Amino acid sequence: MRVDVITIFPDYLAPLREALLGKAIDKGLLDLGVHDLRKWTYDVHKAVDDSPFGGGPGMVMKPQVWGEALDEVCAGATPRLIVPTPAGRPFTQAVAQELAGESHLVFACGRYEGIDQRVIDDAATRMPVDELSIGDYVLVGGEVAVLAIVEAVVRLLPGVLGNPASHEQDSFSDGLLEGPSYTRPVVWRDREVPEVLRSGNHAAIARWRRDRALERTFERRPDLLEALPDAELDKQDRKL
Ligand code: 6GU
Repeated sequence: MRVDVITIFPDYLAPLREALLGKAIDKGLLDLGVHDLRKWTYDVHKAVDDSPFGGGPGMVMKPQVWGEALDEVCAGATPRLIVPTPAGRPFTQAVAQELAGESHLVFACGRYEGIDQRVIDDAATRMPVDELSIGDYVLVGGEVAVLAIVEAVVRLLPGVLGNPASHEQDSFSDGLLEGPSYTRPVVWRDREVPEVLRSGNHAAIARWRRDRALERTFERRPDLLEALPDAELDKQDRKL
């Protein structure tokens, strides 16, 4: 997968070359380009923003600079353009799975009060565009959201995780939060690992894990249980 990120703070994206993502780059599974938006400025001050029409606080990122940047980064390709913004559609595991099926993603990081809307509307005539939010809180810019989105997407690419089964058991992939996990020692500070997990009874272990997942989801994210299709609940689940 090819990923391009356009930002006024390229150093902010340095973590994309660390750990799991760095390994994906080394293995040739991820081809990453980070671009400084100021490369496409045309005045001595390298201005990327201007005051908003209609007034109000903050600054808006200039369309000319973004237009040139996207023309160059997207030249000869039809990538999917992702614009991180608190005003976007929610980024979820389902969206991560969808993006993992793409061959080329371009991220446009806004700062200030965002990017002139015409940049997004113009790009949308040539390529698929998603404005995405990573949660109901406000960040200073899109860079941290890009770190989160790229990490969530790239770990789903075949060959990136050591054990391909590990994301099939993720929280959310069955619509529930994952329950607790334990390792040795069996007793630590007077706390014992649940006996069933040491029983070797795989059916009982699966049932116990399912019950803990349901319990935790009920406590912490009742909205996820409400959204779960009825077919996702088995006969045993319904008794809880
Ligand atoms: Cl994607 N960007 C910004 N600036 N703030 C956010 C966000 C994105 N998602 C939640 N808050």
